[in-house]
Amino acid sequence: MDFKRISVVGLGYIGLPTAAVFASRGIEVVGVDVNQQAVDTINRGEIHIVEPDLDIVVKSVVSMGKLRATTKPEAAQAFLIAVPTPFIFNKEQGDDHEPDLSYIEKAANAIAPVLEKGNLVILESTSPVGATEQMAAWLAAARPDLTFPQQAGEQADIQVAHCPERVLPGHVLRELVSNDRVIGGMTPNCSAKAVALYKTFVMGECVMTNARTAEMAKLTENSFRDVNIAFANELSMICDKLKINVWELIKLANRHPRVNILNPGPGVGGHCIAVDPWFIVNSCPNEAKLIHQARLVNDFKPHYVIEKITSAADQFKKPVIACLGLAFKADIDDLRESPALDIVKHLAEQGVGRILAVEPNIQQLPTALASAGVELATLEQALEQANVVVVLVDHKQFKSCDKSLFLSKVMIDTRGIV
Ligand code: SAJ
Repeated sequence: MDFKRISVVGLGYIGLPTAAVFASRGIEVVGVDVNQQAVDTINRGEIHIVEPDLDIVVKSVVSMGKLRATTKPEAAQAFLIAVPTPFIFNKEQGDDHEPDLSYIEKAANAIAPVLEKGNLVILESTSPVGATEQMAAWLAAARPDLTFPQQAGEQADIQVAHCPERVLPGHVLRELVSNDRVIGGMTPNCSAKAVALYKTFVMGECVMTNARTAEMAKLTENSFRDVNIAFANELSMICDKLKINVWELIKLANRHPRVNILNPGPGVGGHCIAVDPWFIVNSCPNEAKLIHQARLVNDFKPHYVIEKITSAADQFKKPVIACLGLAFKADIDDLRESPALDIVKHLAEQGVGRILAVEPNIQQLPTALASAGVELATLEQALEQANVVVVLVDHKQFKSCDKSLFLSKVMIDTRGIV
């Protein structure tokens, strides 16, 4: 199938790079987003998110007229939906986290009026099992004049598939092209059409399955990582108690040919790994015991770190705490869902001492930190003034600095760089 015009709905961290890469292959791409500011920024050839090299690609495809953004969906041969799928945390229901599919529902209702016979609709957002079928049901309810795979199987007017994104923030443009892609059609015909679409730029393999397995595959990948990080985080707390250097321990254990332990840290951040396992737990609470426990271990880790910092600060009359790193992981400027940020905010709000935050990837502190009294400092300024130094993110600037500068400090190194 020859795709001349496609539409990407949701121009965020996944949708915008995906739209740009399709456009760079000569396909006309209409990007749709509810955020007028984002739409205007993209139409100027600029970007509203941070991702290496994305600005260059967007500038080029917008100037060539291959990508344009709008708030109102238009007809296209294929629609890719890349909207957020957060969870609703209801404290009254214990620690249950219910997936919030309202953005998918809104996107489905927005594109439904412009759907035409022969169109392909792909859900890219990470979703709980069954979400693609639910999206198809919303589309069918809005367009009773068309047939969908759940009623008409291979004969349907509209093809529907789930093709989860699996790119690593910071490496999105490379991974979009090189990663293998899981293609989960509601029927084999839906899968085949979706493969034809992705093959316009994907160099990895496009592996076909059904929609439910594709949904679960994505959740499984991130849960696998979460469980493995939880193992490392749990080890770090055990080693702390047993007075063993966890970093040395992991290095030694990883010399075994079939052991590969990940790195402990101050907690798990980002918008994927700390979210997706909850979708499995929510759908199978009695079965997903290990996955659930891993979430609790990783969510507990920032509290453990806060406790360590507080008791270190207690040794000083006037504690000055240098917190190295605010981002959710190394060498990015993304502070969203960052355990480092939460820890710093909590320390400042509790009045544990003077807090100097060092984050080489930002120019300005987020308002929540600035108003809590946190000061943004350079590494040199912070090390000069602090008596307690906390490593929260393993940014390259911290890894490469002269470690003798830390010698006279009380150190809490959550990333093992020292
Ligand atoms: N982390 C550790 N220790 C480790 C590895 C990571 O504490 O050994 C922490 C990081 O510091 C960070 C969090 O985990 O706070 C998540 O970072 P990450 O690099 O593991 O993953 P993300 O969230 O940037 O991207 C993940 C990726 N999934 C997997 O590697 C299985 C990516 O491929 C997905 O596309 C992305 O989630 C997504 O969008 O779902």
